[in-house]
Amino acid sequence: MKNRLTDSPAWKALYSHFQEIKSTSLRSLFAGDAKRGERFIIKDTGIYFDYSKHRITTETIDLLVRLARERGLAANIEAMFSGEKINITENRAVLHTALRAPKGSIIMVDQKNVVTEVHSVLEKMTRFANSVRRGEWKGYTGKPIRNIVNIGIGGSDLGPVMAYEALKFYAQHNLTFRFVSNIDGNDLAEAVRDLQAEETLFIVSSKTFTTLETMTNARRARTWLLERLVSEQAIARHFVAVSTNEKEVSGFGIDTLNMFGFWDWVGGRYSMDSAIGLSTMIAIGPDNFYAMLDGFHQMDEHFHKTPFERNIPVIMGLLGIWYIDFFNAQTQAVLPYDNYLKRFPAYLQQLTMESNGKHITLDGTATDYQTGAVYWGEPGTNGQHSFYQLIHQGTSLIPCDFIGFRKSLNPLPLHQDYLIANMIAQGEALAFGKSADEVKKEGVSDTLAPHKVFEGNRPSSTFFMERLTPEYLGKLVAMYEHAVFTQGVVWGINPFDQMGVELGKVLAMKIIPELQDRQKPLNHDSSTNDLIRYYLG
Ligand code: G6Q
Repeated sequence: MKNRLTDSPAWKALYSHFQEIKSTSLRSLFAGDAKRGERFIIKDTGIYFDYSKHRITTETIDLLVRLARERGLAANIEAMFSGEKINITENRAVLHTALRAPKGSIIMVDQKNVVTEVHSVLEKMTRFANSVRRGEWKGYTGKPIRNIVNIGIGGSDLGPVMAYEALKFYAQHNLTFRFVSNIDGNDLAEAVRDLQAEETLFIVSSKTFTTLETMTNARRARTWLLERLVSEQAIARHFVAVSTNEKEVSGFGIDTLNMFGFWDWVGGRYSMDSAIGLSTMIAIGPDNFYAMLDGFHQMDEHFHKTPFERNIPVIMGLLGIWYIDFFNAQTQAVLPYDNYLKRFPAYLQQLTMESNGKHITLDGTATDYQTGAVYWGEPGTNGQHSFYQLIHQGTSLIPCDFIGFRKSLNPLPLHQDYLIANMIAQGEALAFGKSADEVKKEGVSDTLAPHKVFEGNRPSSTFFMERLTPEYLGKLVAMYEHAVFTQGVVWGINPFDQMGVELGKVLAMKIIPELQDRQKPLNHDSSTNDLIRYYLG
């Protein structure tokens, strides 16, 4: 049994250190060290990671790194990369890193080299993606496919949507992409409203191929298609599947030749670079998809091999712990200054919160410390005109991740300078604020002055890269994946299961027949019974 986190020497040392520095301001930290802006920077894999605007000293980092060592992070990283079954509650290996391992690498799971299988699926995806992109994959009536509709939810949706939006610049523009996830019929209805069935391909993406939402949407999509193309034979030309469940796929009527597989060692929220990324590959093309995988892999190598003090995901993960467990921060804002990354915060919500939103440790006991933060965010500068007020002057401490690129993919005159000036200014304003004296010097009245003061001392990281490419998207995603893992290891929880999503699903399955047959006796609590009665009308 692992020692309790809060009993570990590094934790106790961090606690005393926190008492010493909790009131120290970023103004004084910067004033006392002219080179602070250079000292707390990591440049690796093409990412410029500035973490100098955090409420830390070199001692903080030393202690956090010591904590990671005491908690066995190095051994855990080895265990993950080598395919040990570290997802102990589900007895599975956790090998999303194998999805981007270069051809020829060897990673053995149950006596099989999984990298060989990964590349054979990638090759099958490549052939298929090329045939759709070139117009060679014909629909049932002989017309080429123009519309691709991915049907999936959670991990089988958020990655594909985010990647499509993030890499839209690279997409083949004569193809239309839609993503249907919600069981709410409005989602599917709107997605297909203006599409011609003859030119539409549905990708049913579901690891299990039993998920209520996805299977309900897929069956409805099949009905929609059959109402228009009539023949059952059309299904094979208009439906393909991404799944681990061959039996269910063929039961649905999809030819398993048109099924793209993956494996139980790929968690849903870690699967956008598996066959779940088929829509991404069709959109951006195989070369760009491989470039994205290479970006993932570069970050894997960085995480695997770099000493913790210079390791971007390790430092990110540890800084998160510093704020959540010591400063009592509850949330983390992710603020991309690139509009293409508009779905990135939503994607990260699943990655981070489904992974580390847990209070039971690997040995089955409850934590006596906080774990996963609430992740949220919107692209800049939009967020500045909305919720940044609370980050600057509200009562909660909200660490921010600013993400920006030196070059725009659409370099309109002025826009990029204005965008990036704003990103840099936000980090500066949050850190250093504006004192009462400064406000008064501007001639502001005593009555108004308190409202115009920015206390500052609000922490942020800045991630700067050259340009939003498929490769950088891969690096960014892998960076957060590994930061999440770092935190999970320190907290002693399993970031790879999601048992907290089960109960609601089970209860819904009991309520469904009650909504369909009003004679059924209701034996829930009085609130639930009345909600059902209200719905039944
Ligand atoms: C992610 C979760 C979850 C899953 C969906 C879809 O880590 O496991 O979000 O991806 O429930 O599951 P299927 O792919 O099996 O339909």
